[in-house]
Amino acid sequence: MDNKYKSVPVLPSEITPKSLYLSRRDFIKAAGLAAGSALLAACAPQVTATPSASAPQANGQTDELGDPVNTFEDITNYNNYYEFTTDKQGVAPMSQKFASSPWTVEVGGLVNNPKTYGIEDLLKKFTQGERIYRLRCVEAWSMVIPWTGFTLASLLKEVEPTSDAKFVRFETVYRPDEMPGQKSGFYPWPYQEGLRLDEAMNDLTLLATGLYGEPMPNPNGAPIRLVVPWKYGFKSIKSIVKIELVAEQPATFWNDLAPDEYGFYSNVNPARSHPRWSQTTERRIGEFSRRATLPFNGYGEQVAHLYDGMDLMVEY
Ligand SMILES: Nc1nc2c(c(=O)[nH]1)N[C@H]1C(S)=C(S)[C@@H](COP(=O)(O)O)O[C@H]1N2
Ligand SMILES: [Mo]
Repeated sequence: MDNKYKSVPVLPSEITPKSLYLSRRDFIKAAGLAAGSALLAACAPQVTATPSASAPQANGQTDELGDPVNTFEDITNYNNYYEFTTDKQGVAPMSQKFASSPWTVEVGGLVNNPKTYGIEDLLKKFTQGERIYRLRCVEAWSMVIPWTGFTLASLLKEVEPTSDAKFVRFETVYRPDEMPGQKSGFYPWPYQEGLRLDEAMNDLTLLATGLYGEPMPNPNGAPIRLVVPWKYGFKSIKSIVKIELVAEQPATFWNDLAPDEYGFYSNVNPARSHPRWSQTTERRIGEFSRRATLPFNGYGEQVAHLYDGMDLMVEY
């Protein structure tokens, strides 16, 4: 077991009460102990949705609103990852053999220092920390997930966007032989996403390389994916191979498919319903009753200012 994935300091910029911080350290220790058996389980012939003794435990961790993190089993067995299948429970078994190593991420476009990073370079070079974020899917379910990773800003600072760079474009790996969903001609593969540069530089925006103190599981976008917690889940693109700084707003996968349903910004907004799903409430996976959806998924204090002067009913 490679221990460099296990020692994950809390990101320095994170504001966390000391008691929570300490319980996180205990949690990371516990996750480290569980890691050996989890690795063995990953080699077993079948993935099962049954909680097992070897699954990493949450140890009472909560987000900053006091909501408990979802179980490792829920987070890794209920997924949207259309490259494999549109069946949320099917992603885990279908992605089991996906090869997330070796892996490189090409960072280029309008930057002074374009560079192709091996995943090991990224893990070594950028301080790995833990962030507990809510993920709100546009299908009106949500989860609380303890991610590990680093801020996208730390990577962008190193490649130095030029003054012409206004947006960041992300692209998922294209491997139809390993990802059967990509054989469907209906979808505009490869999956792509985009952020405005100031959104990309916001301290909340992560490149996540793991969760629950484990390297990123395949169903969640191994080995590296974006996490933008104030936007609908589909903005958080998985298994990234390319990051490009560009001058114009880039095309995105879901906007290409159905522009009336999925805007470029896609900030979580209970006041604006999706044509097929109201966005006023959501079901937290693992709970029975619905809860109110919060503007910007509860992260308004950190990000609402990015949209000053914009009409978010129009620029959805
Ligand atoms: N490449 C890629 N990224 C993707 C998706 C996908 O189908 N392909 N699904 C998105 C959607 S709709 C959601 S809700 C989140 C789900 O992330 P999770 O499975 O880790 O919870 O991933 C997003 N990232
Ligand atoms: Mo989603």
